[in-house]
Amino acid sequence: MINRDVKTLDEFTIQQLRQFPNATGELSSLLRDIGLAAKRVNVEVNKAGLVDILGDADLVNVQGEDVKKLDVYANQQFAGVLRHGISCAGIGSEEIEDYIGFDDHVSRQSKYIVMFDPLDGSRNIDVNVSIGTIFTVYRRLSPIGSPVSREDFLQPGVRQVAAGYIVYGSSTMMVYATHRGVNGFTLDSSIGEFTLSHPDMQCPAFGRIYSVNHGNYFRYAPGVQAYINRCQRKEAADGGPYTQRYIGSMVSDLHRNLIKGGIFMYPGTTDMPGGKLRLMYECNPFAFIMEVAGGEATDGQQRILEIQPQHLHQRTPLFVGSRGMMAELAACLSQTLPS
Ligand code: AHM
Ligand code: MG
Repeated sequence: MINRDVKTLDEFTIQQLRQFPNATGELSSLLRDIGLAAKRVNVEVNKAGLVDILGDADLVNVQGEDVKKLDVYANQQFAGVLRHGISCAGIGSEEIEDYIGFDDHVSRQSKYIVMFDPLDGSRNIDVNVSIGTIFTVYRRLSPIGSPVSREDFLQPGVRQVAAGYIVYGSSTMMVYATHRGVNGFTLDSSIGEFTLSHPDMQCPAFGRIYSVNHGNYFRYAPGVQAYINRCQRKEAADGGPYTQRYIGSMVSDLHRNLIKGGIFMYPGTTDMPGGKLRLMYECNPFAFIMEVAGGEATDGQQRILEIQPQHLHQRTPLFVGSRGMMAELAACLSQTLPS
């Protein structure tokens, strides 16, 4: 028996579309393209160990093709589906220095641009730890019919139309947010489709998890240290102890914290005051997803989504998570501001 209550990603996006009589379906088709690239990357991620065993020393596979590093492969897949689809006028990628405009007749008529980190946490591939893809969608500012321009890509995060991620984990999931909500889809490998498994995801207002690279503790500002000390000494809102969890793969860390409640921090350090994570490809999409799910995201001073980007690969400190924990963090940061 087929369970007709289970919706595929396509069925879900089309159902959403039907509620808007004037919708063109471009966003649905964009999400379908992204889902397709994700399925292809998933196949390769699952073979990553085998490639290490079977790959030739000169890195040529049995078909005579070069064996590509997975992050290069993932970048090609996402760039490829968006270029060949009908809904994307241009892309920015963590793996590509500048933005790319798709200057063909169909793409020039598209109203969206997409930015993505094709394989985040890729240093974890060798050790079989979950990795992910992060993406964000903006409506272009340049006129439809013309080539895209730099200002299309340098929009603050509040202007995101949709954002999401794929986590290649014990199961593979795609989660995406629009202003209407956050929904999660698990890849059902028996039919090769993402199916709705986590409808209307909400981030609990409090959690017990704090995620930070403790190895950098002595390089953090006093306010951040004060908050970490607080997590170690005080009880969480439900009376239990805080617990520290840090995979080093932000998609997995944030996916867990979104579901269970928690806070994720990548603060500036004495050697990297601007932090490590990229505003456009990593911080804005997660800030959008978390805010739609009821959480918050700041750089320690201002809302991530309100930062006016100056360049594509800009970095920013990031604090993101459950609303109640973000308030506790803000109190620690303000109490220890240099006078
Ligand atoms: P990447 O874009 O080079 O993969 O780096 C991003 C990753 C995040 O997924 C993760 O949260 C962070 O880097 C971990 O960095 P660190 O090892 O400095 O804690
Ligand atoms: Mg990254």
